[in-house]
Amino acid sequence: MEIPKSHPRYLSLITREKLVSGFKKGLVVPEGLIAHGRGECFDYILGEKSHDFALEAEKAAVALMLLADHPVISVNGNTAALVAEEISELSKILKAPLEVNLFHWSRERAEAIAKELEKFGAVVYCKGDAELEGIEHSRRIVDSRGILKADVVLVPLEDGDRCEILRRHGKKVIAIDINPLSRTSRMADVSIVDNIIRAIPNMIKFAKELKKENLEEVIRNYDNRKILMKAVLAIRDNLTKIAGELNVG
Ligand code: PTJ
Repeated sequence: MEIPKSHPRYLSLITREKLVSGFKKGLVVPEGLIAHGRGECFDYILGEKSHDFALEAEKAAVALMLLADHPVISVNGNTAALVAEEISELSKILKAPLEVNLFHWSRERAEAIAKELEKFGAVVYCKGDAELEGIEHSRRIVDSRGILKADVVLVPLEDGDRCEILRRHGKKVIAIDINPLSRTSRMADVSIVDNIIRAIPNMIKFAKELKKENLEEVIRNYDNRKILMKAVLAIRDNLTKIAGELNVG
C-alpha cells in the first residue's frame, strides 16, 4: 500500500507495512503481527521516543557486548522484517554473529530469515544442531557455534521463558522489549525498553562512539532495576500528563 509521507502516522504505518511484507515473504508468522500490535500500544503510551532509560540501557548493552568473548544476536521473524539491514550492521560492528532463533520454528522459515540477513553481509548461524536444556518449545533449537556457547546474548522481541533459561546457563541476557512489564524485561540483565526500530540505530551509534577504556565503567554504573522502574514511571507520568491536558477547562 502507498502511504503518503504527509500522513501524521507515517512512520507507524510504514513499520506495519514492513511486517506485512515480511509476512507475505514467509519471514513473519501471523502471531508476529499480533505481537507487533502489543508493542505499538506500549510505544504509543511511552510517547514513541527513546527515553533516557532506554539510551542508558542501549549504551550498557553495547558495552557488555564489546567486552564479551562470544556475543551473539538472536533474530526472530519480526526482527528480520523490521531491521534486517540495521541489525546486520550492528552485528558487524560488534563482531557478534546473528543467529536465527524462532518460537514458531520451521526449517523453511529459519532459512528464509537467514537469507534475508545474509543479503546485508552479516555472519548468520542457523544450523539448529544443538539444544538448550531446560526449554521445551522450539527456542531450545540453537546453533553450536552461536547461542550454545555465547556468553552474552541479545534477544529482541522475545516471548517469555528463554531469558530465564539463558541466564541459568550462565549467559548474560540483553532484551529489547518495549513492554517493561514483560517477563523477559523483568528477567534480563539489561532491559532495553524501546522500539526496536529506534533501539538498533541507537546501539550502532553507541558502538561507534564508545571508547574501549570506558566500557567497564559503563557496566559498573548500570542498574537494571532502576532502568525498569524509570520505564514504568514514564508510562505513569505520560498518562498523567495526557489526563491533565484533557482536564483543562
Ligand atoms: O518469529 P518467531 O516465531 O520467533 O515469533 C516471534 C514472536 C514475536 C511472535 C514471538 O516471539 C512472540 O510471541 O512474542 P511475544 O510473546 O508477543 O513478545 C514479544 C514482545 O515484544 C512483547 O512484549 C511486545 O510488546 C514486544 N514488541 C513487539 N514489537 C516490538 C516490541 N518491542 C520493541 N519493539 C517492537 N517493535
